[in-house]
Amino acid sequence: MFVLGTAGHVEHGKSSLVKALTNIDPDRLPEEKAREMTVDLGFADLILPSGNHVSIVDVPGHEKFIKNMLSGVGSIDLALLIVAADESVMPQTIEHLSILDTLKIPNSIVVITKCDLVDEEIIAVVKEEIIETIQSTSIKNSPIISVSSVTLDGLDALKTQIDSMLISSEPPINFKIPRLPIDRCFTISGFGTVVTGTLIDGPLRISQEIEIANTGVRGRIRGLQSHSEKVEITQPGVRLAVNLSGISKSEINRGDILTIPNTLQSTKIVDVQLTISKMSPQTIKHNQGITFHAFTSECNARVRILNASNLSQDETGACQILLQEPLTLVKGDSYIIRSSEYTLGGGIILDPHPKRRHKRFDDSILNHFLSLESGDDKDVIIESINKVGNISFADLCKSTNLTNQLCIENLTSLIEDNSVIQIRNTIDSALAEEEIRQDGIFFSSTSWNMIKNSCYAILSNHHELFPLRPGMRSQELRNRLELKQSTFTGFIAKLTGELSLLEIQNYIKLPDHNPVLDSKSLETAKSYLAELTIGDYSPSTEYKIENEILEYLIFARKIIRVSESILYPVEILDKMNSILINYLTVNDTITVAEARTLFESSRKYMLPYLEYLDQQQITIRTGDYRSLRKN
Ligand SMILES: Nc1nc2c(ncn2[C@@H]2O[C@H](COP(=O)(O)OP(=O)(O)OP(=O)(O)O)[C@@H](O)[C@H]2O)c(=O)[nH]1
Ligand SMILES: [Mg+2]
Repeated sequence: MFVLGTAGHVEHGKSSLVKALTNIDPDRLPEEKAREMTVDLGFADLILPSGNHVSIVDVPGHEKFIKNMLSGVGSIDLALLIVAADESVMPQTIEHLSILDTLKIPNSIVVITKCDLVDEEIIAVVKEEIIETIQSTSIKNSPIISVSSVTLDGLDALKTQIDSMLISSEPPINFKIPRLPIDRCFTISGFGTVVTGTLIDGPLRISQEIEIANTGVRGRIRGLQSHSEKVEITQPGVRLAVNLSGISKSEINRGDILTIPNTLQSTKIVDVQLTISKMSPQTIKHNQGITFHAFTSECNARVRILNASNLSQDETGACQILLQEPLTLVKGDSYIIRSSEYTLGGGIILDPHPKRRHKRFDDSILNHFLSLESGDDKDVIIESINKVGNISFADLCKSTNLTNQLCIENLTSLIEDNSVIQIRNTIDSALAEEEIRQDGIFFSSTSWNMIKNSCYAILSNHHELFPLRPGMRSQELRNRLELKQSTFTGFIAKLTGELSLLEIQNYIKLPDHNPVLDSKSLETAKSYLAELTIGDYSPSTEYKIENEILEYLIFARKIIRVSESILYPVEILDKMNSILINYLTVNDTITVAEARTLFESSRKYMLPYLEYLDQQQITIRTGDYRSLRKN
């Protein structure tokens, strides 16, 4: 699943192109329709020739709405930089290009629109200008495609190009903490609060508890929709509408991040690598005030340059950014900085939680920045785990390219500070520490929390749906969590070991789940038991009760299921067993006909009863005769 974003100068035909491609008008606000100009983000869905879906985010071109533009391009996979054939490259083309360049958007296509208005010669000139403009940027190798949204010329070629670029793109990693930078929040009557955004990093699922980072407000996911379809779980990289319970619209703003509780911390100071754009009209000075933009959020901030007194165009520096408001950021996030008029540059977050304000021009600090940029062995281990969620020791050595010894040393220290969680592949306790590591399956703290939270959400949903069941069958839980058997066994062993989960007879449950019959169900259960008891050795098979109550009684061993339709109260079955054992001690064998006489019952009951005894290993069958099993 990928997201495509438009970019380009005002009125160059971005929204018209989206409409021509998808039949959806992304300009949804009355103000936009009246002014024929995009003011805020617009959204549409496109089905490509391959059948793949992409979501489209359409941004405004007018410089007045640049903040809205910035909140739309933060998490796109492919940019369409739009240039109108009758105007060619204009100031907002340059500014948007500078933003795409700084954010290092992985794929882009330059689209020349309005080709119906000019002749071939002009298109060739516009193409030349575009090539010259993009040549020093990260999108210099982008294909350039000419189209008209009026005659529809070139649209098929554009779709094919989008398709081929996205098919060869890497799907996003999905074992980090899910983050949904919110770009819209509204209420739908009958449903309540809905937020939309592009999901990054990890999956979200229905009934999961969520938190709005920064404010700590919590709620639960009631529904998820992607491409106008309901889904139970979504992978990252998709446009998503999330229906929330327990949170009102007034508690959420654009720029907030929806995530899972107790995972992300907000920050007001970040260590960054900052590059001033080649297209920036200004250099920046130490301590300069700027606005800081990351995903859908923005705030005023100040830049401390640690290795220089100022940074000019195309220069990169080690900086600290002091944010005026707390934002939730993660290592590796991209950001943009702007003056009140221009985009100045941006870069990558190296450390979202530095301990303090750093001294300037200090060699040890600058070396620390260099190691943050390149990443040490521990970072490499965490990255490798996060790519797959959990990993065996052998696979970890392979994917990190580290020796066994280095892997063991780093893992031991990562486990000590809870950055890595190990579960055991086997339950052999007589191992040395080194052997224990080699026997391990490793999670990062984030992938561990993810899977643990998914497990809790699945169970709590199951308990809510089936309050009388003892829990979820362990194999069903394993399938839902999509874990290998050995990983699942270790995972459950660890959680049951710390009493976060309980396992009873192949059922897994949360510790506070205790099935009890309410007074009405209790009445039903009592009359049912009474009815079965009246039948003595031939209990009624006609009298039926709700399956959930029946299963509850069976699990509670009030009733024993002898076959699909024959059920005995436990006291009666115990009595029958002792009569039968006595009989067999005296007579050695019994047939179905003899059992019929013994219990004054019919074949309908006695055949399943004797089969049940074989199955319970009380009797053994030889032809028509059954005898007691030895021992
Ligand atoms: N002839 C012709 N006109 C076009 C074409 N594409 C767009 N237009 C016209 O150009 C004008 C601007 O188009 P929009 O699609 O609103 O441009 P935009 O880039 O979305 O504008 P903003 O969102 O405000 O930046 C409208 O009047 C469109 O009808 C085209 O391919 N050919
Ligand atoms: Mg528009």
